[in-house]
Amino acid sequence: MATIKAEPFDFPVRSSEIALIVIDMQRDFAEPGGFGASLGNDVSRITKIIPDVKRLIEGFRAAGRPVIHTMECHRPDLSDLPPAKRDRGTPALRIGDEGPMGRILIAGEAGTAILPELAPIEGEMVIEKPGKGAFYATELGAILKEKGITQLVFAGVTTEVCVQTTMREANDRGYECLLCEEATESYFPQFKAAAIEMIRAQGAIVGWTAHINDILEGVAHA
Ligand code: TIU
Repeated sequence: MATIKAEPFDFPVRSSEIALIVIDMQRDFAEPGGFGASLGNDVSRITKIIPDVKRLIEGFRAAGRPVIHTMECHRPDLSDLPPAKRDRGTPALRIGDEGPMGRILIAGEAGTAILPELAPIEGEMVIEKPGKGAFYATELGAILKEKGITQLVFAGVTTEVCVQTTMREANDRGYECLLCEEATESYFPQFKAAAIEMIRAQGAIVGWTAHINDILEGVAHA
């Protein structure tokens, strides 16, 4: 069986059961005027990982393995937005408010779209999710089951919020999860580092972590 060099130990690849899931690489988290910026964050950290996320996506496409994209977003009528989420804190703009790229985190708005460099291609799944985790209130679990996917490689943002939440959801559902260190980012470098450490601690309690070149090599040769 092929393996990917990973921490805390090598990740065993089942070549017909592995997929890439790219979490929330949306303009709203990466560009000024979006949701991430409205929360007071420096969004320039996010754009730096675009080339590595792109390389990872292209590696999975070349290997003929599925690429799944997620988007954190809500319906225009806000019916899937709990008041507890909308009303939290004192952001410059709340979810649903009109911003420079359209309504913040609303499906179909320009700012909610996936970054153009990382846009899904024909046939790739896009999961619109109202929560931080991609399994909550979505078809993701059913789609993965139908496709026979049991192993998920994770990329995207932010490491300790939507990526980690989705990894934990997946881990509890029996998926083997591997996080690509170069293809994920946080607004807080210390949170990214801590999330990576806690995911792989205790014998991969949540999952594995690995470097991009090792993942690409493992997937290409699986
Ligand atoms: N704020 C923050 O770090 N993240 C989010 O709100 N959503 C995602 O991580 N996608």
